[in-house]
Amino acid sequence: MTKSEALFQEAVKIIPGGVNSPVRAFRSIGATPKFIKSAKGAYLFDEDNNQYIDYIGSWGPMILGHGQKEVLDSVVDACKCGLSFGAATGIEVEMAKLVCELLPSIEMVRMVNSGTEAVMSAIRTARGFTRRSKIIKFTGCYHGHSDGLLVKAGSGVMTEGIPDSLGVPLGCTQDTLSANYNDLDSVKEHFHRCGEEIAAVIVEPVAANMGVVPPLQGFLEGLRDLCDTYGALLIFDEVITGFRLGIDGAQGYYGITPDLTTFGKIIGGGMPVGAYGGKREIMEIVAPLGGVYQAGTLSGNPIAMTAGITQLTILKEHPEYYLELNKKADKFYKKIQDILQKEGYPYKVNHVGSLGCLYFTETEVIDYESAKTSDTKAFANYCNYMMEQGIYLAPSQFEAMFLSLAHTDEILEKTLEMIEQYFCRK
Ligand code: KE4
Repeated sequence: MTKSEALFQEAVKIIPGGVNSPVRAFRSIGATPKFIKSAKGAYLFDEDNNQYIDYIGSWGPMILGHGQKEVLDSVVDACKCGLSFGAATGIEVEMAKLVCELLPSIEMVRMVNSGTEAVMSAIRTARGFTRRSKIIKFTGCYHGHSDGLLVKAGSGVMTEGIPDSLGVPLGCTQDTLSANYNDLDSVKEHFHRCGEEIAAVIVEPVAANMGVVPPLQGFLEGLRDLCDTYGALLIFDEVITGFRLGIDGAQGYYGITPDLTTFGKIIGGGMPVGAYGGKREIMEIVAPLGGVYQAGTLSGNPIAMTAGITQLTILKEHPEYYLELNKKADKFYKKIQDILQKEGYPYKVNHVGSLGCLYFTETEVIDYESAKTSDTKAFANYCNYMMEQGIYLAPSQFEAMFLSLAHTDEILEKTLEMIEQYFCRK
């Protein structure tokens, strides 16, 4: 028995599913999860000292690679001053200034501890500011696990949100309307029917929780126009895309200005950080200034702020890093598509910048329905094979691959060799 298997056997007895977040359980690929002991650069090392090229990067935060020296050193130094004070600190002001400087749409920002908390708070703020209750989300987009957003996928464009989790009362989701990603008509239907009740539209500007689905030309612009027409707020959930597609995220990449933006992952440099922010007139409704209550013991934690600020500062000071990352990612994902074509597989590769997904379907993937045509068993076989070859992919067809600056050409070449080896083995 491997150490990972032994640890998993223990873990399942005392942690639900043996993990602290469901996707880590490897259930959708029918495998035992690897228990990771350490990481460095583009590599993970599990408890059995197996080395893996990591394409998860902690689900996005590790854009500089694991154990980046300046980030680590800054955290170690910050720890010597104390871990948490529950009081205002200068470093929180520094983080807020940095976010406002990097994102023109953000005049005011509040730090929280996760993407879920950021989204939950942004939605409450939008509802408080507009005095409206309904929100529109898109089937296949994930915005964390707050009650109001756990809505049954595809629960019908015209029906009220149906809870997609036990423990979520209908009352929590009845104001959540589902629309189809990349389908403006499905959004217009809601606005035509109850536009004056809609507080906000929340969207992943690149949908990265049903694989990777880029916005079609005009989709984001159409959302912006509909929100302006009906007085609803446009919320960009940039927990994944924020500081990944570029220093100004998807809003910079696509040139669309949201009213509120949520962040997570990269903003924390690997530590638990989320944030939400936007126009001053909207954010001034947040307590203690306004009537929207939101709080957090560890919000703006000085160690987490240190890690986040160090990582963001490196990215801000090196715009060439994004050019380098996105250029090598474009090449990498195109080469995967070339391998599939050469070996006669009709599968699809979607990618935007360093985010990508290999879909085991011959259907162009533009939304949840088309994503779901993927052969998840075929994906599981591929994923398990790659794991055996030392390539650690997200253990689900409906997650993204995350490249980092630590993924050298040599590392990417090795990965492509393994992918080719998989698809040309008969
Ligand atoms: P967290 O609460 O997990 O920090 O963030 C929730 C969230 C919000 N918005 C978007 C667009 C997200 O992708 C996420 C979380 N992403 C998943 C990966 N698909 C986290 C992985 C996990 O749940 O373990």
